[in-house]
Amino acid sequence: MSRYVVTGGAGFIGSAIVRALLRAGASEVAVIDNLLTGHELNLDEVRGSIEFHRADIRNYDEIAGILRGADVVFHEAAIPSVPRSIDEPVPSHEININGTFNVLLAAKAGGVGRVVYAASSSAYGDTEVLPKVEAMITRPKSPYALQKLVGEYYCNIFSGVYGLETVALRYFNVYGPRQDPSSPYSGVLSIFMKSVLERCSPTIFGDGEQSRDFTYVEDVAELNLKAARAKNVSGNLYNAGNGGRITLNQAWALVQRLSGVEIPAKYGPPRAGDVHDSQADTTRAVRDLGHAPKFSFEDGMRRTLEWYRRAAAA
Ligand code: UD2
Repeated sequence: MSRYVVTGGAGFIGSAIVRALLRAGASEVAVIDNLLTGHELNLDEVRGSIEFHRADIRNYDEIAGILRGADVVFHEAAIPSVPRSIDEPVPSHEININGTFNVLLAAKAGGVGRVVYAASSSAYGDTEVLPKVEAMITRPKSPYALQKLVGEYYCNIFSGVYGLETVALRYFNVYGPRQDPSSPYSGVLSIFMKSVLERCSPTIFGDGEQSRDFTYVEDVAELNLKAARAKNVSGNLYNAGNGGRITLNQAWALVQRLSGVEIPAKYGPPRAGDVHDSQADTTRAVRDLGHAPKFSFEDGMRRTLEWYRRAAAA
């Protein structure tokens, strides 16, 4: 019987991994979350099937015992957001770098089988060529991008130096049900969903021609499970994206079409630290991990909109 730990398991992506594990038959799933950006509500329907620990990855002693003996730790706990890391660099640094270091130390000390780490596509920065391939030189443009990149390097070092198995997945703009739209730092598609439900204009930073490889959360959760099982991948890094590229203007047009609500977006100045274009080359993840994203952007957005509508009506 395998024991799984999901740090940040009450978050949007972490809770999707928890549900995917349970669907795959896992019987022992523990969640670590300090509820800073996560919500217990995200675990409502699975609460009876998991262990929940309100604990903070900045505190080694709080988490070491929970990680001990786990077969796989999915490390999702983080303060996401490029602009938040610019406005509040200290907590973002402490959680994303020091917290990750603690998780790796505790995993090593506790004999954990493998750590699957939530890395970020922001590490690439602006590359001359698209799609972005893992072998490219990284050019982080924000504290957040650098912090997530440091975590990757630490995973690689713990694998090479201490023999702890690690796999890093560079997430490409994950979206879907349960993404919290309530903060100015929220993911843009969750903000678009909230805008149509409340019938108010979103603000697009820049001219809206920047593009992202938006990736549906269920596809990312499945890839995590595959990364947990794959053989001979320790120390490796993989793009976790779809391989497509959608501009913000296209995304806003789609949200309006799917919802039947027409509102012009407002436009504001471009955001500091913003990457202009992002698109994953998924060759390596497909080859080594069997990555097989199932959701087209339109399918994923349809499901996401349905979820936000139901949540608003509840
Ligand atoms: C970065 C990473 C992503 C993930 C995420 C976590 C890149 C390319 N992607 O996402 O993989 O790690 O950080 O937070 O670095 N925007 C608006 N209006 C809004 C909000 C955002 O126009 O109200 C724009 C924003 O300027 C950007 C795009 O939408 O051009 C996406 O922003 P985001 O905050 O959803 O995600 P991003 O790309 O910073």
